[in-house]
Amino acid sequence: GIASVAVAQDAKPNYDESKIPAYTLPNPLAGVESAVQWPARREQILAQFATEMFGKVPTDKLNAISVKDAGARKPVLGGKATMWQPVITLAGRDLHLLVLLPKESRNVPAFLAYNFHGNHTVLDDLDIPLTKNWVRSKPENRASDEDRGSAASRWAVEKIIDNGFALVTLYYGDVDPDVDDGFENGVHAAFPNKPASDQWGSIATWAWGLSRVLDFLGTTSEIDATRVAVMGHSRLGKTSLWAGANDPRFALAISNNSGCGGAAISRRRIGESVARINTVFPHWFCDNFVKYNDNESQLPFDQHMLVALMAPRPVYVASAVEDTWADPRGEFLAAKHATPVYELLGREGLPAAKMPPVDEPSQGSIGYHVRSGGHSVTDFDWTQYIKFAKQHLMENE
Ligand code: GTR
Repeated sequence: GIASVAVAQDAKPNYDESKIPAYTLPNPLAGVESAVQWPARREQILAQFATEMFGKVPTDKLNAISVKDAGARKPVLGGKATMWQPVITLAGRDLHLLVLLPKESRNVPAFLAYNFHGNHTVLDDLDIPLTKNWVRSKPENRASDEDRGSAASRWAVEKIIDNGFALVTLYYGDVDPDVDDGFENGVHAAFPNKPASDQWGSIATWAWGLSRVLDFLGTTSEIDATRVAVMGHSRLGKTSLWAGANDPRFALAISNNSGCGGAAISRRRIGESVARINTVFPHWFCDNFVKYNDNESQLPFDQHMLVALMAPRPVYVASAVEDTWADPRGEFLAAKHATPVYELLGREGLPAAKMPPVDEPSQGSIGYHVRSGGHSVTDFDWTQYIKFAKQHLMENE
């Protein structure tokens, strides 16, 4: 209720490991003795995350996508890549895709990731239109020309292309603006009722949008939709994990610094907490999630089970050592405690039993690293994701 929310806002976040309350993690393999029992247990866990945390998609009637603009193509990066900008329509919204393809691509694997401020921030190119949608931390919430290429350091475009992958990105605000607007804007406008307490918040909405983009990618000859790695940073890392959990067509999922509500164990209550995230971002999760404010022990799951929902598909969790708000150790523990599920299914899981040293990745079917520096996406991160994706999505080529 209101009172606990007020407390949460005032309370100072804990950053002290010694003050973490004693907790017991729910067992992802409860009642499971062999691999054949995992799919039923998985459905149960998935349903719990859907009803108690992210919220269910209210109907699949509005899943249909149509191609509004087939999109112009032109060579970029000195001719080694093709830039392609198709526009698809979903639930009355135009989704502007920015696709960067290795030259003469046929059935290439791809990274699919939302961007935070518009496609024009990923690559400095005047042919990329500015988004007309609500953009956060901008005057009047409008995109402007001065931001062209401003996020380029977070997108290792050239490295992705040189390694034979395509990059597909779109602005997350095309699907749903990241503002607590009572679910009136974005694709929500096409749905007659406000979400019920077990129905989607914005993260589930963004995740649903990624699946619809995957539908579209399946219609292209350039991209192999069976080899798409869904990637996201921070709130969009929470989104990529939920997208991968819900949609088994995603071949791989990557969570970059996703923190609370993503890969970090909620019961640790260190850095960002459930109460804090539900207070500051009331539109991200479904209303049922508020029940767990300062009450994490009652959660039927914890975030290691979100990671485990990817099994046996490869999943990567990455932290940054200075990003204590996202709880690097809690992110590592989620990867580690997802491992028994992978092992049951005959996969390696995470090789590292202990948190690996800074900048020393550990990669099995689960990958993990904690890199030096703070909350961001860097070339170091992309270098690991490309290596991991090559191993899992290209080794049999
Ligand atoms: C923070 C939020 C985090 C994370 C981050 C981001 O303000 O507390 O959960 O999502 O934003 O998305 O950059």
